[in-house]
Amino acid sequence: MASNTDKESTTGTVIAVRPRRIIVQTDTLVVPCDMRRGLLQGHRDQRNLIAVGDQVALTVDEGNEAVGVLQEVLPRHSKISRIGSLKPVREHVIAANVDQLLALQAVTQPQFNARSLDRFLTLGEVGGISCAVCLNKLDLTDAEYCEKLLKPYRVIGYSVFTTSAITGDGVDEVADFLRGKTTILLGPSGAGKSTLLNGLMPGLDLRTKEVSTSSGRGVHTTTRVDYLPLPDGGVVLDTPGLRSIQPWIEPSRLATMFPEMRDSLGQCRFRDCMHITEPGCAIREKLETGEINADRYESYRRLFQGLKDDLKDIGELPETN
Ligand SMILES: Nc1nc2c(ncn2[C@@H]2O[C@H](COP(=O)(O)OP(=O)(O)OP(=O)(O)O)[C@@H](O)[C@H]2O)c(=O)[nH]1
Ligand SMILES: [Mg+2]
Ligand SMILES: [Zn+2]
Repeated sequence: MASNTDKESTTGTVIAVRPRRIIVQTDTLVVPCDMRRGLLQGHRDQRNLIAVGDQVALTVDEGNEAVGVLQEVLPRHSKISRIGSLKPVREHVIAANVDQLLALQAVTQPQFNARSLDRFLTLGEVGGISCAVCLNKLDLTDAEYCEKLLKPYRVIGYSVFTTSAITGDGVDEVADFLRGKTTILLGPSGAGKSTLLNGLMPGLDLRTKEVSTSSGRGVHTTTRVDYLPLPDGGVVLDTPGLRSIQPWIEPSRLATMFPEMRDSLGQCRFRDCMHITEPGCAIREKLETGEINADRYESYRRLFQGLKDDLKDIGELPETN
């Protein structure tokens, strides 16, 4: 029998975050939810307390149309965060409870950008999840050129995929990678994230749009994180091509997010070496010998400087959960 309030307590997964409502999938229902009063208190350092992928406790009122009240956000096993693009510096959790990250770049249209790829990879590294690289639009170039772009990533242990979302080349390998896991798909606007997912899921029909011919850039077709269950098990989160990608991490810890630098950490002359100008730096020695790729190091240097600039007024990142 229904309780005197006719409200059921249950748990579910956040599948969409709308301006006024959080959409939660329970075992049996998709429920638009309001937040319990006071839920957001004490979380001013976060731009958003709740992200797609969060597990939540809720109460559901099953009237004609079910509506819910979100009571609690359950502990996360992972999160993908960046520094929000607006001041003051606040954490923007892009997604929660993801198992792996696939960083997609087009080989051209828009032009492959190693800086951008490395930024996306650091988001996954900071989140403590495994990362892989996908180079798309293979049909617009030759395989040799793709391999040249991907080699530095292969060498440091990332899984790499090459695809054409248009011809379907390489898409089966990506499907194998995604099966049974929750994966966040990240990459610049126009790289082909939504097109690739449409190819993987017949009938999905995500909106996609041509890259602007004047700027050579994507036009920001996907505008929020889409939670997409895969036909053979697993979930993919399609994301908008984010412009500002600063990982939520102290600059002093950034080098630990570059797999090829980890072995050298602790071997520099100065214990607090940031690997920028210090003498006796083990990482810059490896850069000299070519053991560390110069392009990847350049990404490190720019990310480091960007984080320093972001934190110059506040010293360090506020603590979040
Ligand atoms: N030639 C070619 N074009 C592709 C390929 N994949 C995607 N495109 C085209 O690239 C354009 C952008 O694709 P989208 O899937 O909208 O890109 P997106 O990464 O989802 O972009 P946002 O949603 O803006 O972040 C579309 O016109 C696609 O048809 C590919 O493998 N080859
Ligand atoms: Mg898209
Ligand atoms: Zn150093």
